[in-house]
Amino acid sequence: MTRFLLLLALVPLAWPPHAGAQVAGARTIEIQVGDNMRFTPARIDARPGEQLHVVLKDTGTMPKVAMAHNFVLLKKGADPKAFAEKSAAARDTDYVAPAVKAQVLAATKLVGPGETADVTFAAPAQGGDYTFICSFPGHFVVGMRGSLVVSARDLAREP
Ligand SMILES: [Cu+2]
Repeated sequence: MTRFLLLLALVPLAWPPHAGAQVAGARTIEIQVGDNMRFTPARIDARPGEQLHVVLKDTGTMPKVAMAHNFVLLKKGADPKAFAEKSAAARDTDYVAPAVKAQVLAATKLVGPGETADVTFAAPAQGGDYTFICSFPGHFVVGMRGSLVVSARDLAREP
């Protein structure tokens, strides 16, 4: 009986899983961002429909108000430059403008130095290159972007 009560007491500690924890069934990809305004790595390879858990980790030191980052994955056909331009003024909605929000496949919240944010999503079913950007003002323009490369050909490499 004592052992049973002890188990019950431990359950709330383990559930729910905290943010940033491994999400069941999803592959975790950690992307570092920082004062250099780059995604490291800037390329993610995935299979169509694969569950991905992107963890964005800010290793920078500049104040968040001047240097914050997010991960915004766009639909195929979306214009990343136009998206970034329209979102640059959307401070109240974490620099994702409501007018272009429909172009987003997945996005994290903004991170500042030492912070981590994550998002879990399914890779698109259609193969191809999907652009992800940081929509904090000025970052896309200086090259803060990357690609999610979706290809079924990766299956051939699996045992
Ligand atoms: Cu950024």
